[in-house]
Amino acid sequence: MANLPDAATCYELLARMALIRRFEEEAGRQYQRARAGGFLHLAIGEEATIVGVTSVMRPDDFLIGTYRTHGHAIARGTEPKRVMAELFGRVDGTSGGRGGSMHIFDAEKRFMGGYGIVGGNLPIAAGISLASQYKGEDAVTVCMFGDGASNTGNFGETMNLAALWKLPVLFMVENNLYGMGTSVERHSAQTDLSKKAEGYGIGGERLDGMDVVAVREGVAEGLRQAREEQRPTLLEAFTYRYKGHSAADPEVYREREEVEEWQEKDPIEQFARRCREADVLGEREVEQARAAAEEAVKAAVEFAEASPEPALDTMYENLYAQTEPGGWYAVDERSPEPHRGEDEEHMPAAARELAEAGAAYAEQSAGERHNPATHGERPNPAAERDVQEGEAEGVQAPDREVGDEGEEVRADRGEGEG
Ligand SMILES: Cc1ncc(C[n+]2csc(CCOP(=O)(O)OP(=O)(O)O)c2C)c(N)n1
Ligand SMILES: [Mg+2]
Repeated sequence: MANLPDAATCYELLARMALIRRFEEEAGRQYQRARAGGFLHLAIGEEATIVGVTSVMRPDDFLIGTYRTHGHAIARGTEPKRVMAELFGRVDGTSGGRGGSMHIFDAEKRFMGGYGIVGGNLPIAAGISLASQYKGEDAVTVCMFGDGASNTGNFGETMNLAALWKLPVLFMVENNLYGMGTSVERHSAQTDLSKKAEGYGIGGERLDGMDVVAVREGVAEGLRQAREEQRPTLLEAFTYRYKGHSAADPEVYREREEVEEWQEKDPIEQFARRCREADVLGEREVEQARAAAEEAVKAAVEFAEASPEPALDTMYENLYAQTEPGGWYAVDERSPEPHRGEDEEHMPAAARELAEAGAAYAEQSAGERHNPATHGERPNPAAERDVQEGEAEGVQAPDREVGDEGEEVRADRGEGEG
């Protein structure tokens, strides 16, 4: 077993994991209460993998992830309140409220997203690391993705170029044993995912993704190889998501006992126990880490609630790259004429009316949200839709539960995908 780092580092690792856990629990709760919209994918249980990776990265290294990356951004140093505001669709969110849960992005912290397309972040990681190499910088790009993503065409294409061009990149498979409801054995012929890039000339290693220290050690070496020897690596961290694939998942593909078995190896509990037993941290410090997480998440919710929704007339901002002053142009310039959505000034009346009707609806529902009589009781329309789709496929309807403020909330079961 890898040695524990010094006390200050142990405290930081514990506090970061506790913060992410608490943030994710609260994000789930706010989603049930319809404060956060769209889809929501939680990484509860995967904190040691996330923090193990980021804790050995340099500030100038790049990180790119998937749609399950609230924790990744927080681990890189993005303020939790800005991540929460993004979930709430508010202007102070990391993407001005336009990205939502799946598209957290913070260029300043070199956290490059947040991608909804499975495997779509791999070639982008190759591009980012190619840019570093081209500019003669020694930053490494870390690309994190799921076991399911290792089956995409993007995986093979990216591994080939990364090896061929000796890119300063580190690939990390967060193997949580499932791609949605499909287990690794059912979706990948090669189940040792660390070997999956060998044919392209990229070696790998398997790590215990529930042990933050083991992840740190493996990643530190992978970063060194990428930085000093221009040698990409493929690491596989075994981890587990305690919650469903997204906030609406009936979890018919796994047994409750399996979840409980993994919960016994909880990365935060396990690490706190180890630090206490080794006398590196005391009970007081462990408690302090938990209290600090609680405080930060409470402040994040307050901040997100107070942040305004984006104004209607900013709807088309930040959608296209502005290549010349005075006009908007798509990045795809197939012809000099503006493409759909680019000339919003001259948008047909019908589209404008539609947008205004949408805004009126949003205002009305915001009014309902702020009405104490209905406060907290409105089900999340996205979750509602998922459940209906699930029911249509013969999936069991979600349970109802009573929230801690007495309101009826949606239980974390249903069907749907983001
Ligand atoms: C190209 C593509 N195909 C399918 C989907 C639908 N989809 C979303 S998440 C997911 C499962 C991916 O599993 P994995 O890569 O293991 O990541 P995890 O969700 O376990 O973190 C699928 C199939 C998608 N978003 N993109
Ligand atoms: Mg997976």
